[in-house]
Amino acid sequence: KRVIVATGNAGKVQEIQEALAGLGWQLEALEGLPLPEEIGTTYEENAALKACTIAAMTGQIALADDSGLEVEALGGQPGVFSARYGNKSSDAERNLYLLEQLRKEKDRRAKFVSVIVVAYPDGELETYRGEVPGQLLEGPRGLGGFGYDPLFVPDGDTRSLAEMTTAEKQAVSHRGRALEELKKVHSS
Ligand code: ITT
Repeated sequence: KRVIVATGNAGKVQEIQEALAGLGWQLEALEGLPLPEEIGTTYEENAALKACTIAAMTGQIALADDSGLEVEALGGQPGVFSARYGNKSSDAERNLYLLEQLRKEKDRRAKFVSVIVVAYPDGELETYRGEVPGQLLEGPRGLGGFGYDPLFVPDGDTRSLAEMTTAEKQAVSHRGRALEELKKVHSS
């Protein structure tokens, strides 16, 4: 089936395409369609908002991801506001801003959360969630991935997510886990 990947984030597109390659879905790009403003207060609400808007606009199935980084020492922030954190315009500036907020902070625990919603033109929704716990570094490491990946070491590993290949990141990441759940449902 044809499915529009309703995200403007190239890193997400790559991970979603790689993870779902075996499903036989024809994944299509957004092609300039505008995503709605993310006015929800949860990942579930925002992912549904993005997927439903695109499904309604196009009459096609749409898949969206809403995700974020929850930092223990910041009471779970930036969470759903991760993309806009500190009003910074690039990943590198946002990472430096986060490090600044955590200067001298001993507790480096954080987790990534991803919620994937598949929306059908008739209004039906499927929701999948994945999480990965880890620790934040004192400085960025690695050139792969996107967003906060250079700062995040998943529990059980010594490398940051930016020091991994897409396949390695996928095997441990929040988005990889959510997409695994989706694959379980759709490959039978
Ligand atoms: P779309 O809404 O167009 O999908 P976005 O980047 O605005 O793209 P979100 O609103 O879901 O997406 O924001 C999530 C932010 O959380 C994202 O911009 C990153 O800063 C961060 N993030 C999410 N998943 C990540 C990952 O796998 N690695 C690093 N950072 C991630």
